[in-house]
Amino acid sequence: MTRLLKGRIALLATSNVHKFNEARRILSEHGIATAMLKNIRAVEIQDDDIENIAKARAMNAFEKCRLPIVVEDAGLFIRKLANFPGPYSSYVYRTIGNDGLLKLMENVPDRRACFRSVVAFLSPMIHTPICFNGEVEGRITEEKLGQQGFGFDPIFEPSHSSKTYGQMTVEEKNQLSHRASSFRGFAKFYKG
Ligand code: ITT
Repeated sequence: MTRLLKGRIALLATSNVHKFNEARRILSEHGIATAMLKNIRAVEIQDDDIENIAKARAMNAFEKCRLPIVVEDAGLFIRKLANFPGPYSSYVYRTIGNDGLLKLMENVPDRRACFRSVVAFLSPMIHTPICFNGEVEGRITEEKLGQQGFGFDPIFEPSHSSKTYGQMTVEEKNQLSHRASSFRGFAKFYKG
């Protein structure tokens, strides 16, 4: 089974359909089909480092299905807020959301932030997860802009862009995003 999948089909354990869609398009550029494993609820540990979270989730998901598995963990790190929400991005989005973050950033001139993504891959052939990182610098806008995408997309404007992620199509976001970069790293490895 592992050999059959290798380089052709990636099994992505996620509950986030937007994340799946972005990843699917990137991997398809490399001739890799992607399947969404929605029901493998990998336990999310608490850790300051999203790479540790991604690794733990990959091990947990692998234990459940015993198949080559891909997970991705991402977070928004705001410099002036001591890198908050970072590994707590999911909780913060669900609770205070974009409006809450904009409130915290009111009258803060230094709006630098970055998005980070870690893809972790584990299969029966390897013993510890292999990770691929992606990072994009940018800024938190003063207001929500755009209705595309998900999560913090409307308040994050990547450097060298005049649009927020929320104003970009998936294709545009995939040209430069943190996720595109980590999944492209994974794709090269998976094909190789
Ligand atoms: P999983 O099932 O794959 O864990 P998730 O939505 O919980 O899906 P993450 O833990 O990777 O995904 O991301 C945490 C949160 O960070 C997520 O719920 C979004 O609110 C936000 N986020 C992650 N990637 C993002 C992106 O590309 N654009 C905007 N917000 C993003």
